Amino acid sequence: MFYHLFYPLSEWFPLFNLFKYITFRTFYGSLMAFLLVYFLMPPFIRYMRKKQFGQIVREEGPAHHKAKTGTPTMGGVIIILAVTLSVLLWCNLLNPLVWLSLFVFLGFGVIGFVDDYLKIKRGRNLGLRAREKLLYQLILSFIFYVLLFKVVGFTSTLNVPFFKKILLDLGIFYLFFTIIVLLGTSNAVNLTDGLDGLATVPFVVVAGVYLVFAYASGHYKFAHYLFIPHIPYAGELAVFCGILGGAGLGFLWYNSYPAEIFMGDVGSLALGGVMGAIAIMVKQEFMLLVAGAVFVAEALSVILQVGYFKLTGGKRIFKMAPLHHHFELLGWKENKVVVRFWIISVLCGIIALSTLKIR
Ligand code: 57M
Repeated sequence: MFYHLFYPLSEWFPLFNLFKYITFRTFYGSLMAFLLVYFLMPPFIRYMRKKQFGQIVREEGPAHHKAKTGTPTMGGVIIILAVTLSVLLWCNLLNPLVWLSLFVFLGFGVIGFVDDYLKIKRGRNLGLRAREKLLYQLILSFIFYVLLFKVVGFTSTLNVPFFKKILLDLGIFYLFFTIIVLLGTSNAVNLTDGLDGLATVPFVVVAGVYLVFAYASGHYKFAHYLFIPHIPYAGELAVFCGILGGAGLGFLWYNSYPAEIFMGDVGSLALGGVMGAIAIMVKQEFMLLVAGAVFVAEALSVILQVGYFKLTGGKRIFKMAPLHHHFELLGWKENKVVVRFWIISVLCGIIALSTLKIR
């Protein structure tokens, strides 16, 4: 909105020329998203406490998790509000990738909202059935694929990191690849969000990494210099990523240990889904495995644990999945697990960015 309102006036007010720059709008969009979450979260927490919309803690969990019963949840609603408003104000609204990102962000958020709402209304951990959630995520991923590849006209080539000359053309198989990326990222963030602040910082790290990837991909000279695919509209996704990161930091203010609020599935699915969509739109899907290594490890630990559990009739690889619970049962305090996972995610973010120079 601001871009369309103020930039045309730069002829009379030269200062408004700033609204042309992606960097300027990224900084201030991020700051606005942070401030919106910072100021809107306390009244939301009070409202959720008044309505007694608190978290129902699963039985299987480590004993000390029972103390978290009743912690307000669905903080993701405020994250979604803050991001959506900041995107509408600070992004170039003629950019199709911005609308596609918002579509995935809100679509996955609605699935999570319904799941959280049902759990609260039923007073037990009985939200949407797993296969229902997966079906709705599949439908959204298919629509995203059709819009991106058939409407916006994306190519089905896959960019392989480190090998600048290799571009795999997946053809129709890119549809399945898109579904795997979107379902994988949204559910990985969902599984990771199991300790205070645990999912928040790795998400902010990934948002920061993709801010750089989006900016570089959208800039012809940078893309050419770094041997990465030049994607004309991608630069605007840097603003979107900055806003996501700002909102994530605003949420961390209240979600850090001891958490005053959980993000809920409404937050984890929305954040994970949009992260996967942006990775596809800037053609840096594989980098998710590096920048989002914490999410990958958490999801893998569940897949291995459940698979081994079924194969061996009840044996476990980890003391408990996801991975963060395994370390808790090893005797690490919650905040120790969280901060160490944060450190690893920051290191993985640095490694992901370093690959821009290794080609
Ligand atoms: C998503 N949700 C948290 C909160 C958050 C197949 C199986 C691995 C699935 C998995 C599962 O159901 N995961 C659901 C994780 C839950 O957090 C809520 O959910 C939202 C995110 N989706 O926003 O609203 C609990 O996590 C804790 N929490 C915090 N601080 C936060 O900032 O402390 C969350 C956010 C909250 C709170 O206690 O209640 C969750 O963990 O359910 N199941 C599991 O993860 C369970 N693992 C398990 O069953 N392992 C078995 C299987 C794999 C064979 C095994 O290893 O033997 C664990 N779930 C819980 N505790 N609650 C067991 C330990």
